[in-house]
Amino acid sequence: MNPAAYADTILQGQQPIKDWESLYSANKLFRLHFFSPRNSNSRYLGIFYNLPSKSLNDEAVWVANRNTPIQDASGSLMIDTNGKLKITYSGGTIPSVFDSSPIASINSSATLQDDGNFVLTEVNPDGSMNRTLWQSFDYPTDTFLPGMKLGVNFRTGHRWSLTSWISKQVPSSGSFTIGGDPNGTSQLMIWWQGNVYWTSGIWRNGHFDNAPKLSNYDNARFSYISNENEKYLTYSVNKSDVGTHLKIDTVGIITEGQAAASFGVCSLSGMLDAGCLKRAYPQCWKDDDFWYESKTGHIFDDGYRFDENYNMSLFDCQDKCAQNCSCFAYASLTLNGTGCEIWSKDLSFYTSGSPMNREVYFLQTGRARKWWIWLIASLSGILLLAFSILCYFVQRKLRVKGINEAETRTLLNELEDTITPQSQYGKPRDKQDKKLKQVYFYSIESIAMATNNFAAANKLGEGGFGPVYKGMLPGGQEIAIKRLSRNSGQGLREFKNEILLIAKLQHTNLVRLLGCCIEGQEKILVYEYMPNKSLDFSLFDSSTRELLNWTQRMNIIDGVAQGLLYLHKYSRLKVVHRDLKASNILLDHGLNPKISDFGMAKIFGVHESEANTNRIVGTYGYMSPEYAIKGIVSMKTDVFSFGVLLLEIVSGKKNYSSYCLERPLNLIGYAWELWMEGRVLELMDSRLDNSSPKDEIRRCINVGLLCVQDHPEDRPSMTDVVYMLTKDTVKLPAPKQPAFFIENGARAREAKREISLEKNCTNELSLSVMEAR
Ligand code: ACK
Repeated sequence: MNPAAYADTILQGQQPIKDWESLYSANKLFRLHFFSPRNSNSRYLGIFYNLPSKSLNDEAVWVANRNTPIQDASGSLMIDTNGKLKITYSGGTIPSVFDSSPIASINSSATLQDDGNFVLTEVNPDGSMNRTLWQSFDYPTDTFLPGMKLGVNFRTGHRWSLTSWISKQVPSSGSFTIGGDPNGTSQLMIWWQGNVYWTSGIWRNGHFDNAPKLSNYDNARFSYISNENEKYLTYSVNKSDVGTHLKIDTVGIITEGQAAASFGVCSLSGMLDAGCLKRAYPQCWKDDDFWYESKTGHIFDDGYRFDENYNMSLFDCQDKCAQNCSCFAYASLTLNGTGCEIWSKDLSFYTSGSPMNREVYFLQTGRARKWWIWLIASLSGILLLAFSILCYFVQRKLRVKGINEAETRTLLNELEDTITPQSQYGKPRDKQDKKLKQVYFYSIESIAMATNNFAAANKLGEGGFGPVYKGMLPGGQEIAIKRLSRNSGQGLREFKNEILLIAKLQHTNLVRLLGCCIEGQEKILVYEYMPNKSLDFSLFDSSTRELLNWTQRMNIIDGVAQGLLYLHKYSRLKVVHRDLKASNILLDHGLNPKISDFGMAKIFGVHESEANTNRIVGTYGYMSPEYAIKGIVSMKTDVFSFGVLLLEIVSGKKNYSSYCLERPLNLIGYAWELWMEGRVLELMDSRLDNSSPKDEIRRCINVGLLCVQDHPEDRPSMTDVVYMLTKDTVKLPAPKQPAFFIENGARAREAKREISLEKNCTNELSLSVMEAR
């Protein structure tokens, strides 16, 4: 065994005490040695009890380098040539409390005494002891041993105080300190993060006002020394009571050895112990009693982690949680109890055994005590949920059978504010109604009469969600009637959308909805009749195509642009049509365009410019890539469709008619190729008169290509489009490569896969509805 193993003194010039060596007090009541707390490799120099009672021996009663641990076993304790105590290690000298020791004028030695005090003394040349240079009792850590002082030395300004460990396993200075009142009154104070947290009250008749019984040990004699030089509390015990000590723990409570706390117990809220200062908490707690209960388990969800993690104790963490009205749980970030993580949302907490287990503290409030209220609320919730699920399934069942009476009633209620009852002769009941409401309610009899009982001869065609008939009201007004297919569960949403939306919109380039009919299983929309059918018909049907000359086409382009501009900007609502295409542009007597079919339209909030939808509806070939692939809808979705329409109007070709998906180019790609080769006018419809204004046509193609740019931000707004189309003096920006240029590229494959297209090259895919994602 090393000769230093049983020494109590270290001499100047003697071999240092190494990491694995110890100093023992004369009667071996205390031991000084390097140690590592549990779960840590850091090395500290500490003083421990060395008693038969093992449990007492485990905790350091004093630490020399609490804030500057050594990370390996190279540390040693020595007295240097100046007679100063020093901790050295492989990298140099560790800063510690010893730094405060003065230089010895002669020689010095340090002794660990049987009271646990480590004392550095001057040694005379004859070996006798001179004055005390430094002692650990003047620099306590968190433990108050008999003979130590707590208070102030007015002469030197030195304060004797205890500061808690940051956690049970980390000796660094924590957030609680206990010491004498610096203002000189005869009382002790506990500070938390520098703020007064508890006061002992004045010392009177052998005890403090707020701590009437200072000690659990009858033979601990406390005395409060007060004179002009110093004021301090100290105590002594009988020799047989060795092991008695007071300590400030990591949550600011004063404990006596292993015994229960005697003072400084300040709860979060509710009744406070004498001397506790009420802490300020946010208004949300009002007068509620609240506390935290710990549970052991592990959590998968990440909470909010504080930056100052390293220096935060669990108590500091609790405070962070209590200061945050939405925090309902907190925990230390590390296994050694430092750092802070708080949670404000429900977390997945598992109590099963796991190496990741830790203590999590959950908020409990006085409100929670009223368990029966919670029970009733929970039961009601469960019943409501069960009822809703039942309703959902019943509704689904009914929907499968077709649109039913209940649905009709609900729909009528929903539309009550929008539609006005109509008399049998198609006139509004009174003038007031007409002013207020634009959409009228027709009886099924009047509709049947108008369409000759839905005669096949009156059928105009098949729309997205049912047949369209021509009809005539008794007054002679021509109407178009859209009849929702009976077994179309799909169309109901669009039906409702169209009524609610179009009732609020009015523009010369939007088709006018005159009214509707909702009776039994019938859901019908009534529009003004457009004698020149859809643009699709005029533009692509070979027998009628020549009808549209360039002036008419330009008029259509302008009209559609104006209609869209109104939807995007000037209407009371901000609307994205989402299904703009040639078959949804109807032409009136004068071949003026009217945008129709608002079933898929989406209303945007005033400050909303983009939305994400999982219901991708529209027509492939007109859909912008970000919408088709990611479901991102914005005004630019319509701009893209407008661009396609523009190129179709100029060329008289469908985007996907002659350029099928299996071939490398569609109309956009073809236009781009011509643009790149400087042959853009070759895109012009060959049926058009050769005298058509080339500049205007070139300008339209340019705008069209700008509208079909891959990235929405590269596309112009409808305001820009209208400006570019009407101001022929404005120099237009050159387009970049547009979207869907190379149809067999990865992008196209992605779109094709997502939209699951039918591989029909000649027929337009009219309506693709995706509920997925
Ligand atoms: O090209 P079209 O004749 O014009 O064929 C379609 C068909 O119904 C299915 O949508 C026609 N259509 C729709 N609404 C009207 C309307 N308000 N006036 C005239 N025809 C219409 C459309």
